[in-house]
Order: sequence, then C-alpha cells, then structure tokens
Amino acid sequence: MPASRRISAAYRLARQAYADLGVDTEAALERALSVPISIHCWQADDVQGLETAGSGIASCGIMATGGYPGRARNGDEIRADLDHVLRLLPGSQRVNLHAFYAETGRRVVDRDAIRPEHFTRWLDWAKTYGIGLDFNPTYFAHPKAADGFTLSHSEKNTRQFWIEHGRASRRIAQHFAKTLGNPCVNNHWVPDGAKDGPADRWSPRRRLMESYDAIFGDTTVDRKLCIDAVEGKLFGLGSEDYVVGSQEFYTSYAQSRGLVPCLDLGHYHPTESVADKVSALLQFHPRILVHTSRPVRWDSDHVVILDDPVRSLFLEIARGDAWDRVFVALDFFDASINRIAAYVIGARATRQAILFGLLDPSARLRAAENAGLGHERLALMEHAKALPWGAVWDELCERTEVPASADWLKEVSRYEKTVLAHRQ
Ligand code: RNT
Ligand code: ZN
Repeated sequence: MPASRRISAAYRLARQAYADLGVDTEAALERALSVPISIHCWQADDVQGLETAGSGIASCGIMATGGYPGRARNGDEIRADLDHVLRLLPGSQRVNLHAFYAETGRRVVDRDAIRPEHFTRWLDWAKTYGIGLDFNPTYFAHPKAADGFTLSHSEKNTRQFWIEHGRASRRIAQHFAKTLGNPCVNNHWVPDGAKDGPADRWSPRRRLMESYDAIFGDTTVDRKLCIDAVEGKLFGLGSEDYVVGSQEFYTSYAQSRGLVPCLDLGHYHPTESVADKVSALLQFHPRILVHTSRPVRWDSDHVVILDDPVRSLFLEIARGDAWDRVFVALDFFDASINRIAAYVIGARATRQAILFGLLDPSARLRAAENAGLGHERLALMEHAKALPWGAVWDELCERTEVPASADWLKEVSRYEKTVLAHRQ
C-alpha cells in the first residue's frame, strides 16, 4: 500500500477513536496548523550573530556546545538553511531575529546605532514567504556586556548604551510590523546577574527597572505594532547566585507596565511546572510569550522534543482555549548535531504538542471531574496518551504537503551532502 493511502486509512480509524471520546480531529487539525510558531534564526549559526566587530565574544548565560560541521557563516547561509527548514514544517510559521543578525555590509555599526535598514535583506526574504518577523535586542556577546551587567550596570554610560540599544530594537520591531503588515513581538532578555552572592541585590534591580522605563517610555513606538515582551530566569552560566531579572521582577514589571511576560521552559527550578503557570498568569496578563526549549539538568537549551513539559504546556493552553493569548517561539541551540535536523525536530515537536493538546478529550475529563469520579478522570487521561494521535499528525503533514513520519530526514541528508558539507 502506498504511504499516503496507509496514512489516510490510519487517519480514518483515528478520527473514529477520537470521535468516540467527543473529539473532532478535523477541527483540531485545522487549529493546530493555524497557531504561528516563531522559528529562531540562532540555531543555524550557534548564536554567533553577523557582526564584524564583537563577534565571537563569549556570551554570558548562553552557550551552544558541539562542533558538528555545517554552521551557517553569514546571513545568506542562515536564510538558505531556514528556506530548507520551512519546507519541512507544516502549519503557520514566523521567523525570530536577534539584533546582532543585522547586516551592515563592511561598516561596523554598534548596537546602539542599529537601524531598520540593516535588516532590509531579512525583510525582503520574509516578504517572499509572506511571513511575520519577530525581534530581540541582543544584550550579550559584546564588550559592554563582558562583566555580566547591561541595563542594570553600575556605570551610567554602559547603561545608557544598552538603553539606546533597547530603544533602537523597538523602532526596528515597529518597522518590521509596518513593512510586513504583521505585529512584531520584541522580546527583551538581559544576562545581568552574579556568579556569587552579591552584597547588594537591590540597586541592580532598581537600575534595571529604571533602564526599562527609559526604553519603554518611547511613545513614538506603537505598542500594537511592537509587542514588548520581557523574559526572566532563575539562573544562568555566570549568574548562578543572582539574576537581576528574576521571575518575580519580570512578572511584576510586565504587569505594572502592560508588557508581555515571556516564559522559557528552561528557566525554572527543575521540578517547577511551566504549564501550571499559564492559567495563573493569564488571569492577570492579557498575553504571554513562551519559549520552547529543553533544559537537561540546567538551562542547556537542548533541542525541543515531545516530552512531558512541552506536552503539558500546550495541553494547558488547549484546555484554556488560550491560543489567541499565547505567542509561541522556539529557543534552543545545539551545535552537536545537524542544525537543520535540530530545527525540524524542535519545530515539529512543538507543533505535535499543539496538536496533542487540541486532541485532548477535555470535555469528557471535566465531566468525570465534575461528577466527582477521580478514578474515571485518571483512567481517561491515561487512555488519552494511547490514542492514535500520530495518525492525525501524519494526516496533517500529508494535507500540507510536507513529509510525514520521519521522511524529512532524507531531505536533510541531501542538503547536508550538497550544501552543508561544503562549509568549512
Ligand atoms: C536566555 C534566554 C533568551 C536567549 C535568546 C538567544 O536564557 O532564553 O531567550 O536564549 O534570546
Ligand atoms: Zn528564551
């Protein structure tokens, strides 16, 4: 039997199995395709960026380990890699840039001076796909970030430099939104923190707040076009004891300033559930941004897989029907495997988790819960794990004309031989 006929036959059976539990697979499939996933450009080049000066400076808090051949070395190579990746992904995508992917030609343009025109090539490329771009100021991999502090730095000049960078990033994000006719999420994360117990945990936090106020106080930027998000974390490389922008700092800051809090799956205590935060934060915040990542013992940014944290995160979003209130972005970087495959695995796992969430027999589970039948709820939750969601996934791929099952690996290996192998 040809693969496509096998997939449709399996799907028909799966549709029935789900229908028996009150789940409409057609609706789930359509919805799963419609959720935009923002693909980060920084897996392609191991978070190196395209600057001529400052490139390659060890980044505080961010590290891609491994030396698999084929790293993209310039903007054209990153875009070529993303072209290849996008062909292998079903559903709606966006692309997420960092400021240090500016293309300034031979001119050295420092972070405080970057402008929309330095992203013309990215914009032209995005236009050919008709997709939206997201953005991030890059407060790391720079001499002025070398001592681990940026917006909360004790020196006024250093703070001011980074404030100018943050302000520039918002103007660029607004330009993206206007040019593409599509709002741009601009996410701020700073590495600021200390390896060992600081004597003063107060002043950096006050300065961080003031610096952000100077950035977000720019009223020439329309917040409907530039959607400002802020990302905290628990600890990082070199900031094990103290992170200025902690979760409490950012949740409160975002709440009081009307910004979007960003939750990265790698940024919490290992036993803390990010999924559980969704229904809490969305009581008070109109929207959240999630970074799908995978911490292995620490914030290691491994490639996203369909593991429990990822599944439960999207299950919660599905159960709350909160798709319009959650921005989904990928954030991982692994230099130890084929980078194209890393993208495809992570992006497809994220969309699989979205689909899995949408296929949840929530109505039946709630009915059991409301009837006080905890055992029935538990049994059905277990049963849901064994339902043939993979058949629905393959059908979703077939309909969008991207390789189903693991057939995409052939495309990756062809690209590796014809393109990646020639990058030395
Ligand atoms: C770092 C944050 C941040 C970065 C990217 C590159 O801990 O997760 O989102 O990974 O901006
Ligand atoms: Zn992140």
